[in-house]
Amino acid sequence: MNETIELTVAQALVRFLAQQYSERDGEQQRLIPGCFGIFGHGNVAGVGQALLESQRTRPGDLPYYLARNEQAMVHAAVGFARMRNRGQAMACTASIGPGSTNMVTGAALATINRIPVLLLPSDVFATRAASPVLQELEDPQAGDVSVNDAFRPVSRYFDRIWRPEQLVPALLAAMRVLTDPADTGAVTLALPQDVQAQAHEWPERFFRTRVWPVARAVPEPEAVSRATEVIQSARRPLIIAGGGVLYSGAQDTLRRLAEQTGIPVADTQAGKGAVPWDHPQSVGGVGSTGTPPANELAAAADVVIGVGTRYSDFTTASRTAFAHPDVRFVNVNVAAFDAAKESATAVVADARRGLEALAGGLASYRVDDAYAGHYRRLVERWTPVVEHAFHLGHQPLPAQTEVIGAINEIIGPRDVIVQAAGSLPGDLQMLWRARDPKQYHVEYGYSCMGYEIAAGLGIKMAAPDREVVVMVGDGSYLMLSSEIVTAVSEGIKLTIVLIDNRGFSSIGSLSESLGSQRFGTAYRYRNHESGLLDGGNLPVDLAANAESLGADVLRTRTIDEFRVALGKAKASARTTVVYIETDPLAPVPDSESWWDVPVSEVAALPSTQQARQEYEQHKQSQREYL
Ligand SMILES: Cc1ncc(C[n+]2csc(CCOP(=O)(O)OP(=O)(O)O)c2C)c(N)n1
Ligand SMILES: [Mg+2]
Repeated sequence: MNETIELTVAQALVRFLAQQYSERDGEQQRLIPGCFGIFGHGNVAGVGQALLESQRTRPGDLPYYLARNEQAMVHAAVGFARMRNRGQAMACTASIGPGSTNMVTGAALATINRIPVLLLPSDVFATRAASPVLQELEDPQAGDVSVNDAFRPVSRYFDRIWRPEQLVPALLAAMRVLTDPADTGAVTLALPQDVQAQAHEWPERFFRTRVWPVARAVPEPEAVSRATEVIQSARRPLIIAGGGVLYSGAQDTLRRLAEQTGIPVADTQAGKGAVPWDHPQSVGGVGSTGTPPANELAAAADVVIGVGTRYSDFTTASRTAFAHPDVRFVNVNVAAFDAAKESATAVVADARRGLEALAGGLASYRVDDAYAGHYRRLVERWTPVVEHAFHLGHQPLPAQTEVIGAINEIIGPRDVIVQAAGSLPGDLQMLWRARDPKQYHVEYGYSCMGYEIAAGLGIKMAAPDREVVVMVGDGSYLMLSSEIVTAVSEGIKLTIVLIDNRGFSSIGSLSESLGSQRFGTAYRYRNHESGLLDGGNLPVDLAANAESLGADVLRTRTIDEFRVALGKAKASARTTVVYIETDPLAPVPDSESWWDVPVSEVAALPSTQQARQEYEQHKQSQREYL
């Protein structure tokens, strides 16, 4: 009973992680099935030694994947956990200093998207025996501060293991947060370099197998009554499906509720695919980059039912989307924080449990036929607009919407597309026709350039039976394409569609619309006459770059060539980059919506003055939901 075992802190960490399981709906799986990492002096002899020892003696304990960039490995871990609906999380070990702070961006992304990842940054000597150690930032006023304190505001749980004994409560708390559906995100355990290697007598029971149930919180009956009462009074209700629907696996429950009541369903970036695009109640993306049908319905809705959404400004069109003077909100959310947003009648519950309860209370409720006919007609008018955008025949360079259309038409229903930043998320939210709940993987909580390829790696590891098609802009590619090398080395097959429009098409058009004339958004030579970056094209060859990293590369110039190449990439067993150049100025359908980006109140430039006038007009339709 009171047996102990002598191990280092790092060895104990690895042994403990190998014994943790999560369980939901009767399904048990390893909670931490592997570890990404990059070694340096901060972790090579501590965590690195422990990983090696486990690899040699118990190889299944914590498989190790060598990443090429620490930020990227956190993105990969996020992609992995999101694909597994948060039932599993990867660990990430990094060296002290820059290796660790490189993970801060990934941590913020994980926490914003509520995706569990276990981060193990290395830290300064607990004993301070040789301070300052290489890469230590010293604070003259505080001996216990290190760069890892930067993780605190972007983590859901943070601890620093100054003494071996602290590992026990810290790991137990870490597992609790990783499996908490309402309050998960980055969990950071900073590991001082000397403590990692320190031996300690651990109770054997610390390493027993533990199963962490992932709760499905049931709603309070009173909350359900209040919510159904509001919905029953609705004449023009609209459901907004957020990521919480998918993490909960509530898509079938949602679909049945929509069918039973006739309430149309719009989706957010994280929720797309909750209801298939061609379902009779599906009206497409809502908000700043949504579809005109969804936005017209949002504008007229008297009751908005938000399920598993955090109501980002893109979803609410910066609080202009819901324009009915007496609009009320009913929110089903596992997090009380989100359930309460927009002064909603809150149902704090797991999405599936919450929707089941609402369906019970709404047995006799149905929208009238006029409303059902109205939203169907809106969608029918929109369908040909999408078809047109998919087959624009834009010359001489194709439009990005045609690339999206080709991918949408060629890939299989279970294949996954991955995106995060640039003009693609907006175009995709508006145009993509999702056929499977896990097909549409767009990270738009942090919209982090560089997520795409790295996350694709993690997604493919989580779902080896699916094709993973990463769509990446030239800007994002230049920022973080290192994990192509990891994919090649691990034999993890990705298809990467590299869309080169020579700069920031997204921020370029945003800049133009705000009167800032696309300043600083094109990748061009500096023009020494104008002083601006509006010279000739650069001799940059991103396809050659991808080739140099070990990927197969297919260069295409037309959409027809692109279609053929995509088919080849799909059939190949090797990571393949399909390269295409597109016209950044090609037309995109209008979402008939707005996004609040403040324009200078005073300006010498007429373009800015004009944009400010338009800004002030839009600003008048912004509301508080009180
Ligand atoms: C890490 C990071 N830095 C800056 C931004 C701001 N930003 C959003 S989109 C974008 C340009 C993306 O360029 P590209 O990947 O080529 O896509 P495009 O806009 O051309 O579609 C920038 C700089 C961001 N989202 N993430
Ligand atoms: Mg670009």
